[in-house]
Amino acid sequence: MQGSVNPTGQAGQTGQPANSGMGIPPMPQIDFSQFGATETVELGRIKKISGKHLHTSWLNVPHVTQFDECDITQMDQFRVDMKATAEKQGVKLTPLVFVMKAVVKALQDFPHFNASLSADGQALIKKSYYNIGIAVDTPNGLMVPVVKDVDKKGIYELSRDLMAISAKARDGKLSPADMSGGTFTISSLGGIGGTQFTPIVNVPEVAIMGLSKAKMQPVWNGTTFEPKLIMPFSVSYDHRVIDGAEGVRFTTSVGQYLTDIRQLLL
Ligand code: CAO
Repeated sequence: MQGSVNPTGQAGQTGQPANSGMGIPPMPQIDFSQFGATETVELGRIKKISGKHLHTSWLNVPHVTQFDECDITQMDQFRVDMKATAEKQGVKLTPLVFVMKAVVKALQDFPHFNASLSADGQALIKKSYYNIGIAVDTPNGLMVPVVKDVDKKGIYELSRDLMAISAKARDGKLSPADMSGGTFTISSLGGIGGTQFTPIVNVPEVAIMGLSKAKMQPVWNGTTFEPKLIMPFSVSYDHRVIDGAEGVRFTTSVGQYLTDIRQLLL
């Protein structure tokens, strides 16, 4: 951010001019009870903490959200084929673990997405480890535990990790270590519904993926329509670090890996 403009938009003591004189206008204080009965409920601890974090990101990061979709017909058939075997090992296979692997492969192709800006915003700190934060919906609010070293783990191990951390999150038993060291976050609403959404970057990371619900759709193959399982997804990113062309190259790459998961072996 240039200059030393304070939140009221006035010049700081450096004598530099105010940007636009706008700043952040305060929220109006309204007595809603004048319109009908109300109840005031204190926000929970987690909501207060995550709210502050989200607000920090919203105010500091110039967000762009790239929408995309991919054909996961073959991937999902493989998942269904492996489901019974996985269950025997105590693992529930969902699309999310395959997405985690595809994302890590794309992060290796596009290292700027697996980075953080230095505190002064002048340098990019690229990371050679791949720790994926997973947004988990808990009774107390949103929590983001981190699955470590996703590049080094197989699908079953990732499923086990995912089940363990989401259970820990829902039981309110996550430690600070469980929630730190993430390099990229995935927020999956695919088990619930929706077509697309714009996730907020989990700072100090520079990009986040939002997964929506896959649906069977007719896709034209040049001769006829074929039924394909199409999954919509989005990636929000920090535009100071990532350009639009790179943004769509990244989502295209994730989509290609998910459409043909054999490429994840290469
Ligand atoms: N498309 C279609 N179906 C999907 C899907 C997708 N993209 N993703 C998951 N599903 C299916 C799963 O296969 C599963 O189906 P079955 O029970 O028939 O096998 C079902 O949806 C439920 O999946 P799940 O939600 O239990 O498991 P998951 O691995 O997909 O997700 C977790 C785990 C922890 C991410 C999830 O439970 C959760 O908390 N999601 C909400 C995250 C959230 O709140 N994000 C918003 C943050 S911003 O406020």
